[in-house]
Amino acid sequence: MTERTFVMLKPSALERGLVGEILGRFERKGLKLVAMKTVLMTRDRAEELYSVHKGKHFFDDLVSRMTGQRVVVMVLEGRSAVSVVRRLIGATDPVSADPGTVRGDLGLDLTDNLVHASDSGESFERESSIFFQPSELL
Ligand code: FUP
Repeated sequence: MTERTFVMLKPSALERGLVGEILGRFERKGLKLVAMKTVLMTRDRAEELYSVHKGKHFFDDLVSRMTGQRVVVMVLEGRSAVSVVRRLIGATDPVSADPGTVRGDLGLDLTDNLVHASDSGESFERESSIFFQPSELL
């Protein structure tokens, strides 16, 4: 089923010049870019994006690491886009992420693990609305 997913390239992806490399993997897989922009992450947006983790031991560090940093946010579309992108990016911890995945090939840091991607259609709706107006996603 054709669906959409939300992806954020985290600060280290921009700092290390890996935006093209990561975006290229999504495009070569066949996913279509619906919208994309660079934004300065505010604390409010970071807290909202990671609200499901509020109260966990890593929440404050995670939010602080993203706040005030430039990130790339995008919406991708394609067949089973949510699960396809999750498989392309790999396991949360780059130490155990499989080779061939974004996190497995390109990173080591757990908190700034290069990329965030929605884990469900509901997450896509909530997360994309933090960064995009409905008119940007027509
Ligand atoms: P993922 O969906 O793969 O991005 O992973 P999670 O939703 O489980 O984690 C959200 C973010 O918290 C990830 F960016 C990594 C970070 N995190 C930590 O910093 N420490 C932890 O122990 C677990 C997750």
